[in-house]
Amino acid sequence: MKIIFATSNENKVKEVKEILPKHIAIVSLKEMGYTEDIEETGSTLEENSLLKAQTIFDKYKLPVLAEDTGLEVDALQGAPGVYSARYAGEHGNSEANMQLLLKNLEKEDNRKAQFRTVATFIAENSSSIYTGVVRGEIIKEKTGEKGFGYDPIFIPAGFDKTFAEMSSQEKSIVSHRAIAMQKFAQHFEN
Ligand code: ITT
Repeated sequence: MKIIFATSNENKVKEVKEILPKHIAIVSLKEMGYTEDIEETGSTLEENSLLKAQTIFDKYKLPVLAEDTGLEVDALQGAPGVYSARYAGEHGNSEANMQLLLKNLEKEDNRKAQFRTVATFIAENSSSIYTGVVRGEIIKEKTGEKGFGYDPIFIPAGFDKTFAEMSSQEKSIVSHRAIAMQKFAQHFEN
């Protein structure tokens, strides 16, 4: 069975293809030839995740998986959260987003934070939602070259390296995205 993964972020596509078992065939929006931007007008990760999945389901009437992810910092009352992609203004400018976050935490001792992924699956007769959370901390300087987004400044709890220092296989075992997608896969197999 073919499932469309409703994201325009190719890093997410790569990770999800690595996380899900091979027999769950994921097709990206790019592979579907879909190039429009889906405006994220929701005020929560749940709303945006549903919005992306519903938009693509309405268009293709095929099973769709979508996800919205946010970095939630304790000392900033959960910010940047749902605004993670455009924290510094321009959507998807990871460098500017990280610099602003580091600046806002400059004098902060409490560096605790979490990544949260909310995934939505919609098929003809069903709709379901899966959440994955990874706690950790924001370090003071970018470290590591791998991954994407805020990966160079986030160390997951129980590790001594950032997501950007992990191989894609390592990140795909412990990440927020992996937790949400494994829950989805389990539900899907049943
Ligand atoms: P889609 O909406 O098309 O799926 P997006 O990149 O806009 O792609 P989000 O709305 O979920 O994705 O935005 C979340 C932002 O948080 C994203 O721009 C990344 O910079 C960051 N992010 C998401 N997942 C991440 C991860 O695993 N590691 C580090 N940063 C991540």
